[in-house]
Amino acid sequence: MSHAAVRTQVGIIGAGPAGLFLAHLLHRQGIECVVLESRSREAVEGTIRAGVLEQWTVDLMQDLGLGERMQREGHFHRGITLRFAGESHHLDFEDLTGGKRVTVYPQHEVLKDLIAARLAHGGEIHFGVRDVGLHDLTTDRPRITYTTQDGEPQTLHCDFIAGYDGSQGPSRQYVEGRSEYQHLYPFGWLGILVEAPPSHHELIYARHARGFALLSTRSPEIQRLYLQCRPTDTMADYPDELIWSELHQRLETADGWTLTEGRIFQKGVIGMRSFVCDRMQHGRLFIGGDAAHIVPPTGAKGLNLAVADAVYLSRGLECFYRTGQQDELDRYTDTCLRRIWKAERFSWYMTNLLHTNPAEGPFEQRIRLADLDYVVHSRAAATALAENYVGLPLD
Ligand code: RFL
Ligand code: PHB
Repeated sequence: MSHAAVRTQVGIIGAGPAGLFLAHLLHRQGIECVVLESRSREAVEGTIRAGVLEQWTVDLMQDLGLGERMQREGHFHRGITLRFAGESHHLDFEDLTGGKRVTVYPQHEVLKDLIAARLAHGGEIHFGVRDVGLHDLTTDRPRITYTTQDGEPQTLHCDFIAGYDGSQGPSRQYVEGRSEYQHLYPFGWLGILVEAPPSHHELIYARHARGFALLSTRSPEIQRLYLQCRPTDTMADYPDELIWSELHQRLETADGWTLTEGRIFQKGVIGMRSFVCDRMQHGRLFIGGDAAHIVPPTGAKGLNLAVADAVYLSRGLECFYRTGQQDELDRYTDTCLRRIWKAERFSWYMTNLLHTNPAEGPFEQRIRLADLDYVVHSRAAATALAENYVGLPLD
C-alpha cells in the first residue's frame, strides 16, 4: 500500500468543539490546518451532549459568522431557577451580570454549524481516521501518522499539533512530565430526552432529599431532563414510570407547578468526575478541551472551557506566525490553567451544592441548604454564582 504524505501548518486531532473552533479561529488568521477525526460525520453530529453556551462563546460564534442558526433556533434565558425545600427561587443573571444571558443551543447543533461552514470554505476535515500516532514532537517538524477512512496509511507533516481529542483520545499520553488531579463523585446523572412542550421557560436546578434533578430544553417539542442516580446504575434500574415519579417528586414545588410528561425516546447514564492535567504542552504538541480537563456537567462548563483553550492556542499561533516568537505559545498551559481551575472550582461547588451525597450526614445537608438560602437571598452571593455561570471574561 502506498504511504502518502501531506503538509499543513497546524494538525488538529479531534472534531469536537475544541478542534472545530480552533480550525475556524486559525482560518480567520490565514493559518492553514487539517482536522483528523476518528468518528464519522454522522456520529459527531448525532451525539447528544452539552446544552448551555456561555455569553462569550455565543459572541464568538457571531464574530466568526457562525451564529445565524443559533440566533434563530437557540433559547435565550434571563437566568435560572433554583429549587430546594419545596420552594422556587429565580436568579436573574441578566440583571446580576449587566446583561449576560444563558443560551441553550445543543452542542451537536453547534458542531453541525461549524462543520458545514468549514467544509463550505474548502477546509479539510477527515472523518473516520484510525491508528493516529504522534512523532517528532520536540522538533520543529512534528508528524501525525494515521490510516484514512479508506484504509490508506497517511502522514501529515505540520509545524504544530493540537491534541484536541477528548477524554479518551491518545494525545494526552504524549505529554511527558504531567501530573493529573482527579476527584470522583459518588453519583451519576440519568439523562433523558422527551417529546413534550417545555414545562418552564428557564432551566430548573433542584436539590431534594431524594437527589438532584435538572430540567432543561432542546426545542419547543423536545425537553432534556436529568436525575441524580448511583454511578453504577444502568437503564434497567430505571423504567419510565420510576423516572417520572422521581422527577415529579424532586422538581415539583408547593405552589402547584407541575411537570409535563411525554414519550421518553432516549436514556443514558453519565458518570461524574473532575480531572485536570497540569501540563498541556510537550514540544510542539498542545492539548486542550476534554483531553486536558473534565468537569461534572452541573456548572455547564465543559464545552465552553474547551473553546477557551482553542482561543488561547489560536492567539499563541497567530503571534508565532506573525512575529516568529514562541513565548505566548509557551505560556499556553499557564493561561489555560488559570481559567480551568476556576471552572473546576465552580463545577465542583455547584455539584456539591445541589446533589445529595450519601457520604454526607445531616449536618452537611443542612449546610448545603444554608448555602442555597444564602445564594438566593444575598445579591453578592447570587452575583458570584451568576458571573461564573454566564462565563468569566477571557484573559
Ligand atoms: P470532544 O467533544 O470529546 O471531542 C473530541 C473529538 O476527538 C475525537 N477523537 C479522535 N479523533 C482522531 N483520532 C483519535 N484517536 C481520536 N480520539 C478521539 C472524538 O471522536 C471527538 O469527536 O472534546 P472537546 O472538543 O474537548 O469538547 C468537550 C465537550 O464535548 C465537553 O466538555 C462537553 O460536552 C461537556 N458538557 C457540557 N459542557 C458545557 O459547556 N455545557 C453543558 O451544558 C454541558 N453539558 C456535557 C454536558 C457533557 C455531557 N456528557 C455526556 C459527558 C452534558 C453531558 C451529558
Ligand atoms: C443540558 O441541557 O444538557 C444541560 C444544561 C445544564 C447543565 C448541564 C446540561 O448544567
